[in-house]
This record gives sequence, C-alpha cells and structure tokens, in this order.
Amino acid sequence: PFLQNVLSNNQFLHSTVDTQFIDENPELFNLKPTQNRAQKLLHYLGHVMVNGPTTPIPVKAKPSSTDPVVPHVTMGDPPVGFRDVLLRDGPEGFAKAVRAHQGLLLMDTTFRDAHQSLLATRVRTHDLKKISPFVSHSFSNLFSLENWGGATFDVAMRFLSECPWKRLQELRALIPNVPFQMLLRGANAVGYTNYPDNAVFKFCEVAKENGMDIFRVFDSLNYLPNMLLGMEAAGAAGGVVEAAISYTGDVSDPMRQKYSLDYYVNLADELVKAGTHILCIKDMAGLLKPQASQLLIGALRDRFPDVPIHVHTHDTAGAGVAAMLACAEAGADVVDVAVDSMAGMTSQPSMGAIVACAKGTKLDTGIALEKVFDYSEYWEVTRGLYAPFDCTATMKSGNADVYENEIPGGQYTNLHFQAHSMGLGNKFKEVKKAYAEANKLLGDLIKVTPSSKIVGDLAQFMVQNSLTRQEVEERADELSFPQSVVEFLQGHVGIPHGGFPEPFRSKVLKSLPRIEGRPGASLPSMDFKALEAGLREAHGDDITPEDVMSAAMYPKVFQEFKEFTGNFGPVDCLNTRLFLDGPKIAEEFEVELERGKTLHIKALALGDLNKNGQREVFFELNGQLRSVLVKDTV
Ligand code: 3PY
Ligand code: ZN
Repeated sequence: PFLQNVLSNNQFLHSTVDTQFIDENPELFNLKPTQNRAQKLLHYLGHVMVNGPTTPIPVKAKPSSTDPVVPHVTMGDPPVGFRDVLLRDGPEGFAKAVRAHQGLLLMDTTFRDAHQSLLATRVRTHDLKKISPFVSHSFSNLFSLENWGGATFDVAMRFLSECPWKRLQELRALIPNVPFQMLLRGANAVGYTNYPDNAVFKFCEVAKENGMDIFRVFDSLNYLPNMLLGMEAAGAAGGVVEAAISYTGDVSDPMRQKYSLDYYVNLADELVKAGTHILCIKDMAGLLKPQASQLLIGALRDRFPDVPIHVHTHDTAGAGVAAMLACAEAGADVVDVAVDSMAGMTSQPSMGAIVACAKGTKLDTGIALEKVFDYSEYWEVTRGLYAPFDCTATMKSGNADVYENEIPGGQYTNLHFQAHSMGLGNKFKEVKKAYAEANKLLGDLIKVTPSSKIVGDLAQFMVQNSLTRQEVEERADELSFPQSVVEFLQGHVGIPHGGFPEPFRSKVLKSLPRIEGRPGASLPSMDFKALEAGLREAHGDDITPEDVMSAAMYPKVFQEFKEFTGNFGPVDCLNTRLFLDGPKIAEEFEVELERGKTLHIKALALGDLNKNGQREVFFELNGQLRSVLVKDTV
C-alpha cells in the first residue's frame, strides 16, 4: 500500500484525527525519501520563524531590511583578463606577463579575506554570485580575485550550510576572465592540522579542476618543508604557485633581529629555487610599515628581478594604504585590497584609496574609480545583511597596538568579539598583552593560522589563571597547558625558526613523544576509495569527488552539513535575510532552486503551541496551501 506521510495524508491534513492516529501510523513521519526540496525549504523557513536562525549569531543586530541593488552590467562577453593569459600561456607565461605589466596590479580580497576579517567569514554564495557579472565586466584587469580557501571552506559547510565547491563552480561560470586565487595553508590545506600528503595533493587537484587558478601557499611557522609540500601539490595540479612568506617583526627596527631582512631574503631564495611562479609577502597582521616595505620589497626586487612580487597586508593600524604604496614604489607587482566598504580596520586597505592615489602616476592601476564606487555601494548595502556578524557592532576603529601584539587581522577581530561578548570588553587590552607575552614564551613565533591560535590559547590560559610570563616559565612542569600548546611543542605543526624554546619545551613535555621533521611525512596516506564508499553508504549515491574532499578535510562538519541539507534542503538558494531571519507573516518571495525552477512562497501564519511542543507554520507554495510542524525549542 502507498504509505502516506504527514504531507500527503488527507485525514491528517484535514485534522480529522487525534494523536492516537499519529501513534498508530508511524509512516506519517516517514519524511526523508518523499520530501522534496520545496517542502524541505518550507521546513527550514518554518524552523527559523519558530526558533530563530540555525547558525550561531554573535551579535543582537538584525539583518538590514534594505536590499542591495546590483549595478548595471553591459550585455555580452566580459573583456579579456589575466585568466585568458593564464589559459593561453600557462603559469610561467602568466608570471612573465604580470612582471612585464606596466602599472600596479591589484588582487581583490572582498570575496574572502575581507569578510573573513570583518564579518566572521559569513558572506554567502548567494551575495557573491549577484555581483560576480559586474566584477567580471568592470574589473577585468585585476591580477586576481581571492574568493576561496582560508576559513571559507570550513565556514561554508559549518555555518552557512552550503557546499564550498559549488561556490567555486558557480563563481567560475560567472567570472571566466579574472584569475581566481585561494589561500592554502600549506600542509594544513584548508584545515587547522596537518593532513597526509596525498590529501593535500588531491585537494589541489580537485580545486584546480573546479576552476581555481592561483594557490597562495603559506605555512604558519614559515617551515620550509611544509611550504614545499603545499607548493608541490599546487604545482602538480597545474596551478599557479604563489609561495607566501608570512611576515612578522619589523625589518626596519635594528633591535628586532630574529626576523631580519636576511631571514626573509634567505627564505625567498629557497622558494624561488623551488620554482615558485610568484613570491608573496603575507603580512597577516599588518605590521609592514612603509619604511620596512621599502627595505624588504626593495631587497627582494633587486635579488629576483624576474619574479613577480605580491604583497598582502591588513589595515589594523591604519597604515595599509601607505604601506602598499611604498611596496609598489619599491617594486611590488601586485598588492591586495578590498573594496572600500569592506576595507579598513582588520581587513585589507581600501581599493578606492589605492586606485585614486596611483591614478596618473607610473603605478596607475587602470581601474575606473566610478566602478569602484558602484562596487562599494553594493557591498555597503550587502554588508548590512550581515549585521549579526559585523565586527563594527563592538569594534569602532583599528588600533596601532597591533605593532606590539602582532595579532593577525582575523584573529584580532575574533578575540575582540570574544572579549566583548563575554562582557569583558575592558579586558581586551589585557588579552592583547597576554598574547604578546605568550608569543615570547613560545620563542617569538610567526603567528598565523594555526600557530596564531596556539599563541591565543596560551594567552587565554594565562588570563584565566592570572599567570605572568615568569610564573608560566617557572611552573611549566606542573601546569596543565592547553592541548594545542602541548602539541605544538611536540612538533605537530612543524619546527619554528630558531627552534623550540628551551627549557620551556622540555619542562612541558617531560617524556611525551616528539615528532622529528615534517609532521605530515609520518602520517599514513588517506584511502579515498574507502572514504568514498563510507560516504555512499551514509548519504546515498550522489557523492561527488568534491564531497570526498570535503569529508577528507572536515569529516564531522561534512556529515552534519549533509544531514542538515537532507532535512532542510538547498538553503543556499534563499536570500540572506530569509536564511538568517526567515520571512515575516504575509511576506511573499521567490526562491530560485535552479535556472527555470522558481518557487513562489508566501508565509501565512504561525500556529499556537500544541501539546507536543510544536507549532504548525502555514505557507502558500506556488498557490497551494502547505504547512509544516516545527518543534518550538525557544
Ligand atoms: C587563514 O589562514 O585563513 C588566513 O587568513 C591566514 O592569514
Ligand atoms: Zn590576510
């Protein structure tokens, strides 16, 4: 007999039954196999209307009610861009063309680092896609668009319930002419720990197949063997290899010798020897002052006249525009910017400011300021939709104290958020001081994901336990340190420049095992076939090679993501306000599931709480009455 669930059982739908009927007909809740995408989305919307957002919301602010307007895009194909050069001439030819280019080139970080730094990485594919044709048509002369990697991979699945690979595919289809760039954490790929070598190789291969072009590869300790592994993986995939030296300290300060000019130039030597197509200075905390820029970029320019140099920074202290112009003057080919309304503070320096300052000089970017203004307006309004995640809820300015604490942009925002949301806003200064002390305890590290988290964990431990640096040093053999700190000292992340701090390391580790050399080298290869078979068993046969890589990077997050979309459908199709806040009663809206398949939905009413603690939520879906039962958990 045809089993009828709550969506199709007439008696149930017309409420001619009592709860015994429910008990006697368990098939009523046989929802999974028969529920279609539309019904799942209604279920999601009902859930949000009853219980609020499914994603954790750090700030009380609501998404703004103003809809972003997409600026006009001319019809036809977008102009030729550097991606056409890359496709035609390959990575080497591309690097030559970049080096030969007159004027300053820009990478736009708006789609990745800018929102990772300001909006807790929460920008959704929906809003990226809307502005993509405009980017393709108006910014065809960008060096690249950074739109993937770093924290976005994890956050897409974990908090946005969307597939990071689908984001890449969809953006690629909309922007064929501008190279795409991603941030690859070397042997940590897009995660926080070392993966087996074959996982890093496979990840790059699949990323390249899905449209990624340029792989910025870094290691959180500048540990060369980890960097080389990431570079090999990106290169073997056919990508443009951009080896990135993470910058810390101050090369213009003669008192700070651990990370001296020689240190950076020697490391650059190794990376160029290893065949990097592009050399990057990755100033993740925004410490590169104009004078240091001249010294460092000047030295690299002299030594490697043929290698394109790309500089990344954050504007935390407010000196980002000055520093990037100094880098360009000293011979950098490319600098990183974010569109004005997504720039500044812990994000990148402003695109409009740099375009305007370079205009009419030998550094002219060739970018039209009016286009920047249109782009900025789109993002200003779109940013309002992400008010629940916006760091400006509590952070009002940048701060030059970053030169002392050296906290990377994204982490600076996170720590600020944490301190303020715990009601410890006036303790942020103490957290930052502790961070600087923790860094000294660990031997003055390069600090970027994941080494920055290790320093942050130690700092928090010190604040929570009211410990000074001296006390930690003296009592190192009796304190129970955060696991990340212990693992770092064991060698799980790699070997820091200058070695591990002694006697601190020995006191903490005692007889715990230590890893010699590159951590990934001792990890067994990942069995992708077995992984895929397990995923098929758990989630059905529509598992793709991309899904296998998602599960390889984040097994638990991927599983939860599949379960979520299994219940709630393709929530990535909803606009951001609906996704975060649900519809208002009587609101009518459209949801495009795919091209040519659009749902017309109207939210009708929210029922009273029933004796099972549920509410019925009523909708009109394509003209038909539908309802969903949602457990009220508030
Ligand atoms: C990341 O690893 O996500 C970073 O942005 C590091 O700067
Ligand atoms: Zn960054």
